[in-house]
Amino acid sequence: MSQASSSFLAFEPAPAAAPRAYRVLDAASVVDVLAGLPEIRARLGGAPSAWRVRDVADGNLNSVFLVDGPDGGVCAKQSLPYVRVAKDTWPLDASRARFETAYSARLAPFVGRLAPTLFHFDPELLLIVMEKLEPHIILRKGLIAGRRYPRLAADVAEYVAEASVRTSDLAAPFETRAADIALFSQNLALQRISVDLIFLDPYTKSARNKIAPALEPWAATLRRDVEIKSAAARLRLAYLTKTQSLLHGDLHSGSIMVTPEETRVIDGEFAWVGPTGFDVGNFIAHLVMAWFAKPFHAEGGKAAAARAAIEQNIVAFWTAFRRRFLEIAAEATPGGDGLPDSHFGDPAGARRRSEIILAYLDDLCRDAIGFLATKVIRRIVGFAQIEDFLVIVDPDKRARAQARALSLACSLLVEPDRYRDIAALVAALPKFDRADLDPGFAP
Ligand code: SR1
Ligand code: MG
Repeated sequence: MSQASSSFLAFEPAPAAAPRAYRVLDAASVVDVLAGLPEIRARLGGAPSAWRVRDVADGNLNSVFLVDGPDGGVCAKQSLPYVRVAKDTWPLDASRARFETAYSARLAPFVGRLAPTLFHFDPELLLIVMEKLEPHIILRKGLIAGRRYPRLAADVAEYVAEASVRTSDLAAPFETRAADIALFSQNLALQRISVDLIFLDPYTKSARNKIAPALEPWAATLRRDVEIKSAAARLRLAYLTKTQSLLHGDLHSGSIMVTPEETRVIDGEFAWVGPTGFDVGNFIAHLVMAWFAKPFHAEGGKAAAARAAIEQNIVAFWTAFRRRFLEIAAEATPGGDGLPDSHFGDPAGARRRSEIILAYLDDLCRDAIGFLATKVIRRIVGFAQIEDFLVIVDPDKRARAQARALSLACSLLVEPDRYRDIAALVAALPKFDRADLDPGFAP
């Protein structure tokens, strides 16, 4: 089934709550549901009783099952009416699967095989059935293991550049942009999570924060320092008001599956029309955190080599993203309603159009540095922490790695002019390796 032909792709407003036929599925009931879908049944083959089901939920929010039959496999992902990792205390509107489905459909024509193919969406069960990615693994796990992914930087750059230009006023008519904004601005439950967990909790006393005792001085600094808090507030405002393009909204190393030859971006449930630099900064933030954690995962030459590979990925991603952004914007004819070709008919006009696009790109890259910083901070003192640091068993070593990353993040927030290009950011990383547990380190 081609994604474009299926009816589940219609951009319809989401109901405020899960429909009444909704029920939480388990390994047995997910098989019953899949058995009732002729296309999925044919894809898996054999009798449903012989299908193998594995519960592989790994993220914070959803159920995920891998189902294998004699002829093939699928991945079934269901939105739960609560936060999976805080089931008894954190109810959550389950309609996010609608937005993930719509996001995938919107980007499929542009990103192709850089995302999994969706086979089916059940709007009542809020169940997405999609391509099972194998032998792909979650990028975060590969980075922790020190594996190399030669395609990663170029593939993620291609994905983000395509999404960033094609859904922006540089390429899309304003009617399409208005439809995107109308649809994805309803993704409210997950935006409440992003707005609070990324931009607010780390700078306040929140019961959701998880602060290691050794990092209490850092948490106090984040709550007190007016420059840091102002920078975070400006970024929060940009997130809420700068409707540049359709964002993935959660583009961290747990939302990317890889082999050395292939890259797939998954999990677009946080989709939102917002500042383009948000996804760019998020991806780099997770590479930066992997860099700071690395000496505590591997030793000596292995850590140094893995760090060098991460640095190369950061530079290659940034460079390829900028290049592809400009190429796609130049290719996008007749252009969106922001900078239509017709407005720039002669050669001088075409040059001026390129200059305006370059300025737009520079602005989004500045935003990306700020969002990068907020992403690092929220993963260290906030609710949703990351395995890169959590696998460091010794709490003192873990806190040291985290404090170094926090030192860089705060410098990015309050001294952004020191990081005008990616070379400056990468050159700064080793300087922050000298940071101590206490805030106040000046490289
Ligand atoms: C309630 S935990 C929410 C976090 O998990 C997701 O992966 C997102 O990163 C989100 O911020
Ligand atoms: Mg996710």
